[in-house]
Amino acid sequence: MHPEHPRRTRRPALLTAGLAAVVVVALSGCSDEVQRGWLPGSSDAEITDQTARIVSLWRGSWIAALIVGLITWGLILWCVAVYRKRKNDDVLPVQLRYHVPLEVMYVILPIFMVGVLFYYTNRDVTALQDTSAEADIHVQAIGKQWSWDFNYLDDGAYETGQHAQDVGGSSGALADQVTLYLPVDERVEFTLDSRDVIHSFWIPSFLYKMDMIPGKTNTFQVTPTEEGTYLGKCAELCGEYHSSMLFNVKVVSREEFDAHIQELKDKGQEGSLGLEYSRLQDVDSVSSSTTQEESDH
Ligand SMILES: [Cu+2]
Repeated sequence: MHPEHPRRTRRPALLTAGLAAVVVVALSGCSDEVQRGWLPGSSDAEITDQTARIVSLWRGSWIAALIVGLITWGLILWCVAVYRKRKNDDVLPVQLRYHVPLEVMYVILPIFMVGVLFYYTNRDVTALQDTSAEADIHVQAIGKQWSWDFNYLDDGAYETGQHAQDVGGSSGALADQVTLYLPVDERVEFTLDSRDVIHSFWIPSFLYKMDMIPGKTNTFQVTPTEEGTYLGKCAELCGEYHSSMLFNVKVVSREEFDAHIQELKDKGQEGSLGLEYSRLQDVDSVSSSTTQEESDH
């Protein structure tokens, strides 16, 4: 069937492009908080040397998604409005099928969009995971059900966290949790290990996390640039007390950092903790196949 009368032509692309421009302009006039996509930190006091790059990737991804969304919603609304059934319409509107140029576009455009996202993500992740620089300090973080141990490898001191269930379980106070100290403006190389199951080392304010996998050591480097107290947590569901697997991070001056290391040594926490102390060693089925003694760690 064919339409009895020709349809008026519209320019939806112009409309959506205009809308997209309005969003971009509106965003540029927004507060720092909005411009950062509600991520923690502020643009004039970045928390690490990496946060500006991560914020930029996050913001760019959202703007790209919004533009694609506006064009898609615009086309949907345009079709609904222009091709609606009108009074006295007793025929079907023009039917479109086997339209090769359109179908080619359906394939090419998504590939192009994924390609753009891939390019920027790959560029930034490569930079974030670069560990070729010489780090100022080296910290080994060990995840365990359900707490953390930190070995300050250069200073020969360690901090050990109590299992979450022993400090009040799911209501355990954060103040009771272990605290990781880092000197400000010094490049730290983290070595991440796990004693039992997969955990994930996450300091939300640093906008970065990395998995801790049994039998595989992951590393990354970061330079904290803003003194302060931050929260850390496990970002990989790891069992009953996963939600209590928390820690504090204190980014302090070099003097305070050295004083803290001395404190640890005075408490007898010299050397470093190994991976051999596992909670799983207490489990009957496991302990029958090992000679490892039960441990507090
Ligand atoms: Cu965990």
